[in-house]
Amino acid sequence: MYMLEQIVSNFRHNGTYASGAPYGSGHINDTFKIDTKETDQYNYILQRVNHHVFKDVPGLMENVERVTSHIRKKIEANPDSNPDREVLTVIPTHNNSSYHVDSDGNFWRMYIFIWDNKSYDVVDSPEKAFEGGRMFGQFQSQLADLPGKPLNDTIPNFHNIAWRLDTFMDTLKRNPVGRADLVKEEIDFVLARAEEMKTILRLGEAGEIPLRITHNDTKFNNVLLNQEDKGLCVIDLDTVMPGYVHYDFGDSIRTSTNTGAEDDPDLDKIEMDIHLFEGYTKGFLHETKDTLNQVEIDHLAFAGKLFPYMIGLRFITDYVDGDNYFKVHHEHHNLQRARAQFKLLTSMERQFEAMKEIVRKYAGGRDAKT
Ligand code: ADP
Ligand code: GN1
Ligand code: MG
Repeated sequence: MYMLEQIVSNFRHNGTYASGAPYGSGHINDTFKIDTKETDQYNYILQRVNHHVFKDVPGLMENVERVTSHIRKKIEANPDSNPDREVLTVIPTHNNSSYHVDSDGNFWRMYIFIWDNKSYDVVDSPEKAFEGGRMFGQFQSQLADLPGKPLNDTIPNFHNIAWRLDTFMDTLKRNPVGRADLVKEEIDFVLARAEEMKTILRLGEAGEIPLRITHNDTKFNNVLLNQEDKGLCVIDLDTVMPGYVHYDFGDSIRTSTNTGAEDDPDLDKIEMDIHLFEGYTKGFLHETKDTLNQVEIDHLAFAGKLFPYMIGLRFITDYVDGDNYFKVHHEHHNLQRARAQFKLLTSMERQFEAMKEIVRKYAGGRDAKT
């Protein structure tokens, strides 16, 4: 439906366009893999950035350029590395811009396709979980000394749970497509935990945990692994902005430890696997434990619970709103997703003591109290 070859011709890439096809399983942007004819030239990822979700695409791309060039410099300092595979490479347009706007007002960008990668929606071993933790932990350390002004907020209030709760209540009141009656059980589930879930916000407001540069979309499939299942590259940088460490740890735990799919219709398949939790936590703390303060460490296990709650709440809000935000593949998809996330949360609630114990173990004897 898009004239891919024509769109690609606006970018200063190497090689000759051969074909383009939809790629990946993201919920927000439209992603295409572009193959070139020559075997010795790169292939590419072309993306239409969802400008209804990201209202300031130029600001977003400014972040992506700053973040990728900063990380690239660090990678280039290591002679054994391959920067074109270990960090996203933005391909500029002929006007030297990081994005192209088409005649319909769509925003397009292009990256080198990271070749020979493996990507997983569901994680099946503690070793893979460890690699995810190591990569997202490393990503946060690499950006700790990013010079210049703070990054742009690409989605205001993105992980502000109080704002998410208010939005849910407003959407229920508006009830635009008559679905509010279908989610009575979920409303009770959400309200019963609402105050507890504001913990991270309160700690931030009290100055007990610092704002850092966080990725904010640390789904496991946003880290690519190499053929040996070792961490290769962190991708999907649209939401990199100021945030709390808990946002990155929590969203990863949500996807790296779930024995079922994010939207599994069979709730019996969904549990938090404590061995996967251990693998991820070990990798993440290996990279970050020396920079995190005690309060941050103390609340990592809690962050694991926050994210199935947060994303479940966003799915159910979108369901009541009439499916305007996440791509859905069938009528009640967002409801199914929310139920799956809430099941995952109840599994974590049952295993919370064991989660805290593991954080304690890999934080080097520091105490996880909450
Ligand atoms: P979304 O925000 O929609 O999830 P992503 O940026 O994560 O978009 O891209 C969607 C998928 O495309 C990813 O899950 C990954 O499989 C693939 N992908 C994205 N960028 C690259 C890249 N530079 N090289 C290889 N694969 C990529
Ligand atoms: C979206 O773009 P993608 O599919 O990686 C969403 C995340 C959610 C996720 C749930 C910008 O991520 O916040 O956690 O779906 N991204 C945005 O799968 O809203
Ligand atoms: Mg993604």
